[in-house]
Amino acid sequence: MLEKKEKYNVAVVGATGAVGQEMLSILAERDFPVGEIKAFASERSVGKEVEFGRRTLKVELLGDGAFAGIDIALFSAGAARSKEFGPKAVAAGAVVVDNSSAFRMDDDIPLIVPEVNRAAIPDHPGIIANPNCSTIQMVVALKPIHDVARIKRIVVATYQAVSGAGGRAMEELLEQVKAVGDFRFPSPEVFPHQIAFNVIPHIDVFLDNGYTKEEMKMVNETRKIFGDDTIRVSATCVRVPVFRAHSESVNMETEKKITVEQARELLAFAEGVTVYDHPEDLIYPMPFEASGHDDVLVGRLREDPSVDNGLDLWVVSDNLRKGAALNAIQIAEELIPDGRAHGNAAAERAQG
Ligand code: L14
Repeated sequence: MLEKKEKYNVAVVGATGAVGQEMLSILAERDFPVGEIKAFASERSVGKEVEFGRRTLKVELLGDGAFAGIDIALFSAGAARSKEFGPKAVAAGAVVVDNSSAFRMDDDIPLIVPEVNRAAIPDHPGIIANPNCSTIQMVVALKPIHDVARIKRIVVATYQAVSGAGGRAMEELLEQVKAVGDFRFPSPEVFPHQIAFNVIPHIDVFLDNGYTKEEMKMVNETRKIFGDDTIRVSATCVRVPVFRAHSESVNMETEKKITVEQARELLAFAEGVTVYDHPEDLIYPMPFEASGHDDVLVGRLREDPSVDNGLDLWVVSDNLRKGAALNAIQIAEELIPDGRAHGNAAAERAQG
């Protein structure tokens, strides 16, 4: 916990990126007690302007002296930047909330989704890691079920939006959609194949075991966040031509039997979850509904009759908000006295 202050000096690293911009707007929307605020990026973005509430900030170069006087540094500039500058921010006295994969699996660094394991925050050594977007939304939805019935095995397939790969990836999808309409097929630059009107079963790099790194993040991070190395997870991560919000088909086997009605009841009261499950009225979670929303949407609840204690869910969440920027700011709110109550109240006002 940081000492109680009226306001905290905040740095956003990677401020011109898709997640960095979202961080700035969520800080403003949730009324985070911001004193001074600094927007950092690499050379090519220096001098650009970014919005913070009604203010415009000049982007500054991320350099060695950047963190003097900063209380909280939110990193969203990739693992290499986090490895280089994260420790420098800590040395300057800041607490770092890092959205990259750089420190997630380090034993001494807490990997936090507040709804699931906020109790692990106090042990941090100056850096707290924000999990992978696909992992975050899955564990928020599974936590209440795991608490009651203990999940033994998860099989998940993701349908991931292009914004996870950044602003350039969103432009590439839009360019390709327009080009295909003109019967042109420009060669892809961000993705390994054309993403418009296609799906690509490949996110991040392939590993020796045949899985991708993105898929293994879901395996390892889920175990760390639940604090249970015995949970078995198999993931298939797929890129789909959606701009914003990841969807997931989640199948699980639990130790204790849990009915669909019990699961629905648990999820209805779970922190950070909204149940969208009236298929007869065409109500189920979709990326359009989830975009811009804070909660993880859960629907298509059904019993899996192919095993003894099986349950299926469909989980959708805004990858730039809960999957990245919002979760990081919720962690920052946990670090300051009364931060959680303050942030939630402000968010409710903002979202109506
Ligand atoms: O945070 O969608 O580990 O390409 C890196 C790849 C987030 C998603 C992470 C993507 C991911 C991203």
